[in-house]
Amino acid sequence: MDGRDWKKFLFPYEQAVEELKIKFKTLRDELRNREEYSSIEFVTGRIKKVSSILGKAKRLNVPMDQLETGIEDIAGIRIMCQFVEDIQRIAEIISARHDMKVIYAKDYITNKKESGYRSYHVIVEYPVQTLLGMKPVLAEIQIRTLAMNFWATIEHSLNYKYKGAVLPEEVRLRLSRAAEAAHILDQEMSKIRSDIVEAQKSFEDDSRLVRKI
Ligand code: 0O2
Repeated sequence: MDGRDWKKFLFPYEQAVEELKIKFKTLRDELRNREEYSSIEFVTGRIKKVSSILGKAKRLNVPMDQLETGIEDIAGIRIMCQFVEDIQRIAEIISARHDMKVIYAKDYITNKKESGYRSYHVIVEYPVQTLLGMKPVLAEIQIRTLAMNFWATIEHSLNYKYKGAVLPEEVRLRLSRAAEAAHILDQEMSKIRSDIVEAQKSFEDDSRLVRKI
């Protein structure tokens, strides 16, 4: 490992993750209070491991003095939603906020990754207040459904267990099929929800009609 003081380097990222976790958990509660349903199911956050930062810097050819701009997911937030439609809503809420600035988004839902991975990533610049003044840091916010998260969590841990080696083709194919099964599950859940909403609407219309008569 190089002579960098990693603790000092990572401190503003840790601060950003802690603050962003609180902000999105507060947003979840606010949505629950105001709308009785929250598009956010739960929120997690993590700091990228030093070994992963170094591995990614090497893979992307990022010089060691440009890690702050070259690696965008040192601070990572994950927002889990029940339905695919909730993801766009949360992305719009993030865009409208004044405490973070959206740099760009990666839509791995419309364009799934080769592995089968689906998720919506928003790269934001978030200002942390430090003793030395304001420091803007980049953070990656991953927005996904529970089904997408289920698949990604297990796939990540299987890859990790394989110690970075490429998984055999047959296993990758089965994982990709499992990702499609998760996608079909998401579509069916959305359909069930919209059918229920429709049924409720027509029930309300009918009872209004009965009251009028
Ligand atoms: P960790 O442990 O969270 O640090 P590239 O990989 O070159 O396409 P890039 O920029 O690395 O591009 O990808 P991006 O969009 O920033 O996504 C990085 C993160 O997204 C990953 O972090 C994962 O959290 C998630 N991710 C992306 N692809 C996959 C995938 O195929 N499977 C799973 N399970 N997660 C994925 P790290 O660095 O992997 O991990």
